Amino acid sequence: MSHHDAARTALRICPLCEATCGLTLTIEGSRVTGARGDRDDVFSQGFICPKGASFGELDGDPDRLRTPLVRKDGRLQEASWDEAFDAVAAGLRPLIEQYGPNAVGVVLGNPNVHTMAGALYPPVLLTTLRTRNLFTASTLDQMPKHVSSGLLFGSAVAIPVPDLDRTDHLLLLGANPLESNGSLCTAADFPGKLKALRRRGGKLVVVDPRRTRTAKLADQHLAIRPGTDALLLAALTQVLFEEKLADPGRLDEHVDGLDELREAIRPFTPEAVAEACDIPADKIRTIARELAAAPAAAVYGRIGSSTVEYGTLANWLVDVLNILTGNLDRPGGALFPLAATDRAPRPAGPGKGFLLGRWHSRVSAHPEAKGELPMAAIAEEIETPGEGQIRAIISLAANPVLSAPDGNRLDTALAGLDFMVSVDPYLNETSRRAHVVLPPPPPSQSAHYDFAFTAFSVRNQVRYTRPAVPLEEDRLDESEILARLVLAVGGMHGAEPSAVDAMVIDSTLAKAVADPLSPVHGRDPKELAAQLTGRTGPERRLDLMLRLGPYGDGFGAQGGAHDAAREGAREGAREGAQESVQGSAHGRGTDRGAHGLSLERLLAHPHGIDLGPLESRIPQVLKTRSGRIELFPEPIAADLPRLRRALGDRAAALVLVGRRHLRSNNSWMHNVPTLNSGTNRCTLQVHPEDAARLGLVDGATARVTADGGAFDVPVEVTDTVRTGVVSLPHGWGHDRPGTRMKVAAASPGVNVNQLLDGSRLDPLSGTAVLNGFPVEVAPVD
Ligand SMILES: Nc1nc2c(c(=O)[nH]1)N[C@H]1C(S)=C(S)[C@@H](COP(=O)(O)OP(=O)(O)OC[C@H]3O[C@@H](n4cnc5c(=O)[nH]c(N)nc54)[C@H](O)[C@@H]3O)O[C@H]1N2
Ligand SMILES: Nc1nc2c(c(=O)[nH]1)N[C@H]1C(S)=C(S)[C@@H](COP(=O)(O)OP(=O)(O)OC[C@H]3O[C@@H](n4cnc5c(=O)[nH]c(N)nc54)[C@H](O)[C@@H]3O)O[C@H]1N2
Ligand code: SF4
Ligand SMILES: [Mo]
Repeated sequence: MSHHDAARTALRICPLCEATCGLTLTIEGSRVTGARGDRDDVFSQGFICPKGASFGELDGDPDRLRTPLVRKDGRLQEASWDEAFDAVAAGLRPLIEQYGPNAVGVVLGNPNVHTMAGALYPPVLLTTLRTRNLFTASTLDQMPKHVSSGLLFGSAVAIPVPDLDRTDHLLLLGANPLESNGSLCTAADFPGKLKALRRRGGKLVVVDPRRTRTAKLADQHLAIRPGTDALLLAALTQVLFEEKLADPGRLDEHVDGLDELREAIRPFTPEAVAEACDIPADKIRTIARELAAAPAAAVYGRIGSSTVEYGTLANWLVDVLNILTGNLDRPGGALFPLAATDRAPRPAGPGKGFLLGRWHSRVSAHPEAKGELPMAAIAEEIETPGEGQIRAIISLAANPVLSAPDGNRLDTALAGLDFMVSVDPYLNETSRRAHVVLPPPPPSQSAHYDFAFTAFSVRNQVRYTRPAVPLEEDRLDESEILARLVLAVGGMHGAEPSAVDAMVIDSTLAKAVADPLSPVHGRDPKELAAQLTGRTGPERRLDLMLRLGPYGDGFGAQGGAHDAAREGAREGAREGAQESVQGSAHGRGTDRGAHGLSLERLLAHPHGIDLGPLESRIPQVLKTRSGRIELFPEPIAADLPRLRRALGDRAAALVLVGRRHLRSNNSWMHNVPTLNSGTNRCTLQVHPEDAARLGLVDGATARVTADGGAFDVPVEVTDTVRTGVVSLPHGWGHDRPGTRMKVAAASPGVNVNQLLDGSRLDPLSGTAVLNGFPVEVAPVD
């Protein structure tokens, strides 16, 4: 550092996991030299983890790309932004014109849910392009939850979250929040909340084939056989019916299909599933009884119950149990958050419902789910000639060569594309195949708003941080990068990127003023657009969403249709906000101003605004065609016989499960020395009994073989994995040539997903089976 700039601080919401902690960054010049938890943050109240503490190193990683790269003479070379977008337009437009939009595949990775740009522009890109070849990290993750919510509640994004602060009993399956900090349950200091639950006399039951740090914290740990959660959950459901403990309570009048479910679930007795799950029948009965007896309880499942053979069934049963125990939609149970940028609630009534399989993938005829095709099927869609073949890929914040099954095959397929563009800060295993790489600035130079995670948050809250460091001169904000990409795809290359935001604002306002239930019904859209504040297009769009949203100022609307529409939907929002002022020492940002939200108002509360605890939203949240909860929907009924057949399956001798480490995040944080060290290692964990049986010793090398391939990896003998199970983390395998991640390449690890050939999927959701697949392990000498 050459300057003698005085250090200053700035607030920045952490984008590195779903906990969304508020950070206070120390900044010297344009460099972030420190990060600590913001004690005044209304949501995280000072919590921070080692990843957040490394914000500065991650932000300032010298391997981050500074300028666009364009492939010339076969080599990626530095280029200007104009050259790069010329190359994008020249690469994509002719393909779209000649072969149609399906010739372009869009791949969206996980960090899109952690950036403003990733929330605001991919939807516009997809409407502009209209390709059916959309692949996202959801089919390596939570698509089973979307499908089950779609079928049960009529909306794929209506996802109940456990009410961590108020529950008396948490049954947690296949999640390890002490390492992951939580997922589809946004809660800063998840570990602290679990401890608080136990301190107030509540009970925590953890179901995981590994004795994780979360399991160690629990009252009870069940080391289930991987892949069998759906059987366990079915048996718990069966016990509730058999022992007449099933009682939806207040929800009774909103539930359809109870009798059909009772009939269908009959064969799944605890005795019938005990052997497959490796959990004694009497234990299963006790768990069901305790769940039913708790004053308030929540069942919550994540990755280990999602990326498995019966993922959708397991995710459906999680909410079936919440419903049957009367815990769905009540305090202390599992509730639907109401985010500030959600659409303002409408009166209850029938909706459009949720359909699966409206189209199918070309090669393997996989049904679409939520408009997406399985990530595991990209390679075959690129390789297989014929009409609809993918000839170009737009990859936004995605690294499927490591995160999806059979990266070697995908890697080769990508190399054969006519054109590929990656928006990514790194030249890594996937972006190295691109013809153009467009690097976003580091997070310190980006504004932040959590569009996704405010909708999965254990408290309703809203926070926004502007860039902590001014955008460097040779950089483009990621919003501008994506807006220019939209223009290039839409044949408007060269137009002003702000045109994209203006277009979205105009069409949103046009719809709003025509909508009798909108607070701005009948008003002049131009006058409203002129009222929007914000320095940038994304800020103006955020302002628009906040003002039209459930807590918004409605552009000054007084009473009228807007208030009528939210009546009944959120009785008590005011009380909620008030209660949080009284009930919390950290209610600083809170006032009754839950109403009247706008960007301006949010900016006046730099540590955020608490909008109160979660509240009941049924029936208003239901969007099924019946307007009711469809407890036993047809696609689920059709998949249940598959689960029934599993009762007779003989368990594989050895199956593999994943794991996460606190100082890691999927595939892209291995390039920071302090994060890629110590216990964060890519080892094969093996139980001592299995090690002895297989002839493996700690520190030696084992060969792992499965459907998709084989590799050698160091062995770690530990009794934290159960017998019959080995564990490897994902996101490793940084040993391909042509990447630019020096630290990661120096300790590359192996790519666990190379063990998969992409054929194992949860059929309803198209989600890859990444946990609980059979492997063979042998010593290497
Ligand atoms: N075996 C196994 N495989 C798994 C999983 C597992 O548990 N086991 N987990 C799955 C899950 S849950 C997920 S979500 C997927 C994730 O899969 P992906 O989304 O494909 O992978 P990530 O490693 O999260 O990161 C994707 C890319 O985003 C880039 N990136 C980081 N920050 C930004 C940014 O601000 N802007 C842009 N444009 N790019 C950025 C990174 O450099 C990286 O190249 O992996 C899945 N794969
Ligand atoms: N530190 C860190 N934090 C992260 C990430 C990261 O990579 N590192 N990734 C982020 C992302 S993208 C996501 S989606 C979330 C995921 O958040 P979590 O779901 O909490 O993530 P995991 O730690 O993978 O926990 C899954 C657990 O399921 C267990 N498991 C495996 N198979 C089965 C099974 O068949 N049944 C049961 N009951 N359990 C099983 C595994 O042993 C593991 O402990 O984490 C996010 N946060
Ligand atoms: S828990 Fe997640 S959001 Fe909080 S500091 Fe750590 S990485 Fe950031
Ligand atoms: Mo994920």
